[in-house]
Amino acid sequence: MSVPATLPNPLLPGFNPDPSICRVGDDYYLCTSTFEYLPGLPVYHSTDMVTWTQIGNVATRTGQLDVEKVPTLGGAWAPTIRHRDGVFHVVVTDAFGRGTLHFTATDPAGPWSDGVVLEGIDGIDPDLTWDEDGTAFLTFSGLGVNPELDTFMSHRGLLQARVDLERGCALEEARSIWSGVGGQFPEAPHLYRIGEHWYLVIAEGGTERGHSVSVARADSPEGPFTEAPGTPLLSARGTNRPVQNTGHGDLVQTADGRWFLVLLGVRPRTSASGFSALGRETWAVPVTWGEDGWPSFEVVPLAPREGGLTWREDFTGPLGPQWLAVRQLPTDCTRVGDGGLVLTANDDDLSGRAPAFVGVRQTHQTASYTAVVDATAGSGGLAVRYDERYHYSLTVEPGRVVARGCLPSFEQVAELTLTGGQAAVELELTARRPEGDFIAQRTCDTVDLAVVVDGERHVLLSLDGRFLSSEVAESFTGRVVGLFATAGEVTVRSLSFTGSDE
Ligand code: 6LW
Repeated sequence: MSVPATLPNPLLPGFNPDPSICRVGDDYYLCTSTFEYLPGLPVYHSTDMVTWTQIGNVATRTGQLDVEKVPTLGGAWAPTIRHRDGVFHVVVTDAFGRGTLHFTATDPAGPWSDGVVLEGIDGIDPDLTWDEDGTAFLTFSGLGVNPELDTFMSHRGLLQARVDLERGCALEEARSIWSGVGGQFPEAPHLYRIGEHWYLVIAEGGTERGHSVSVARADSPEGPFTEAPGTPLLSARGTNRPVQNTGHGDLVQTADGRWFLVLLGVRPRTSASGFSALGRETWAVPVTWGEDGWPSFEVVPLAPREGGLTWREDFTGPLGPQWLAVRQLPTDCTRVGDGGLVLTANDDDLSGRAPAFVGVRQTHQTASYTAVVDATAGSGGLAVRYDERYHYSLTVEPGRVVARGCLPSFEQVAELTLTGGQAAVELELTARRPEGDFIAQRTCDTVDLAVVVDGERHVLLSLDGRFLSSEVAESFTGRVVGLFATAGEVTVRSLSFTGSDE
């Protein structure tokens, strides 16, 4: 199928930051960051770059990533996915965990290898490419994220080393290469042989409002690189565009020879200085190559797929690849049976490091989730989390439902007594456009926590959504909405979703 001239944007809604893309024939594969969540590193597939299906995850087994111990913000940072001679490769940083890892697979849906640590590579955002002789180059950002090294949290600019992928090691001391035009945090390097040049595409300015894409080129993969006139060539900084923080780009050539750049961005709902509930998502723009051999990128448009989305999960079989758990696999705290999804509580609640929680990325700004929860054998319910510090939840406990808005050093609680002795309780979590005067509307959304009893909807709390946003939580991920248990076992009979970008 052919790729249209313009694509829906966001391309992958919901928290899908640091996208990397490759093409094999008429098939496109995309991989994004997942930090402390498992399974890690989703692999999406498309044949037209419009419709994407998650076909699996790179990290589906304990040990591939060492996320059990990583702090929030750590874990799977910034993969690069490439294909060569029938083998798919993903290089990625397990930040504060195993370090720089190299995974391989012959089937991108998996299984993927256990992941080999690339010794001698100390940094983030690894990119993998090969020269004409088959020599593998790893180009990366020299931000130290290994707490055991003296480079920890120092930044040495962009670095590069030849690597032996079979032995899992650098073949030389990493050398400095072009690191942009002065923006902070030069990172996300991707190196390509295009025509007679080696092009280096990087991010600089930081992943917030100053983010940008810069380009340079050289006659050799090692440089010296000459930057494009006018670089950075893409940024939303200083503008009131609806898509902000644009940067961290990866180029792909379509089967018919055209070029696109996939990249990350956020969509603050009210203004460029607003709050982005969904975190950093994946976007895509067409690329035009000038007579001078330099690329130019179109402005990233906000053009969500029309019609919204509705789905219902009745938990009659294994959870799909889109389901996430925190520092553990979904199967470590859930099983399917007894008429639904059974969650078994552990010692953590939602403020803990590894709660008995499984969820999916919030993909739409206006969204409603309805869960039917049987908590006769425990306590638990429905929640939206950004991380263990920022989460809103509805918990069914014996004889009552408790709504909680949890922030660092603040908590708001409301409850509803259940008198009907019903086994299953209908919980509803809704993110909607904020109401009220001008200042009241200067947030991303209002989150209603409600219970439906005998068909009557009781809203227990209506909370400002700005605290569960990229700009406030600053924990690199995005909202994940899901189910949890805090005592005993909880059976969720169904979870329904309706979303739109109205
Ligand atoms: C990613 C890097 C970044 O490795 O944040 O701020 C890291 N920019 O490119 C995680 O997304």
